Amino acid sequence: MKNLYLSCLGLIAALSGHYAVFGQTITYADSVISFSSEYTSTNWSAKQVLDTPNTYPNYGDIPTSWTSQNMDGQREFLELHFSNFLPIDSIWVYETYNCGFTDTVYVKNPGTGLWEVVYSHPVDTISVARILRVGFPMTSFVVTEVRLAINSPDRTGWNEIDAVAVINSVVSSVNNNYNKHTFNIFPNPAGKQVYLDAGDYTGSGIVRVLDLAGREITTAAFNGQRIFPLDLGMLPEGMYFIRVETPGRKDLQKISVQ
Ligand SMILES: [Ca+2]
Repeated sequence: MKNLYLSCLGLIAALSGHYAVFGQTITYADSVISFSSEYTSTNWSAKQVLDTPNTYPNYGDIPTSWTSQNMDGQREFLELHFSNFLPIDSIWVYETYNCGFTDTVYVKNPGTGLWEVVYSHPVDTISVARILRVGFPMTSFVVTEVRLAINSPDRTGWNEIDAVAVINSVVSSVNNNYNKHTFNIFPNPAGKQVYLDAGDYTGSGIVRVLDLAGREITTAAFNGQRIFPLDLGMLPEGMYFIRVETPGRKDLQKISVQ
């Protein structure tokens, strides 16, 4: 009966399109895994795509962006790492010179180890700096690796990239550091019954159980108890977020229900 109840809830959520919207999390690339070529190891190097944009919205042949060793000599690629803890539904590519060259975007599925295509598009000729915003259904896994395939031969001239970001447009990054919780859930991995230790949360508040796409599945209220039970018997196995909110304070952590 509990499973049926959950199925109905999920169906209602899907039909109504109602999502628990908390904002978005934007994570810029923090290291280069691999690349086809770079102009030098400093100016226009692959490392120039890391961190927040520092060329965009400027357009031109600017050394704080990546470009390839040869102008139009071969197809190029960049593989980038993100310290990201969420599934994603968007990738932003900041193109800053002779734009429109990113023709395929992949995410690494950590379960299979394979690159999965999330965007494929013929070359465009765009002569202003642009953010290529690639949107797709929320991944079923956390994305930490992205591959950009660049059609340099078909987009004449130096093709330059300033920055790349992965985005979860549903869950806000109140606390992306899962080692520093101010509340605790045990056991984790969780069975059907878990306990929430409210830690240094005081007073009354609400606990929200969300799926990885940020959809609210159930809520529970608490009133100052330090430790209280949370019934997860209705949840299929998988990863979930537990969010604790009191006036002026909120925190998120991930649990595995088995
Ligand atoms: Ca080119």
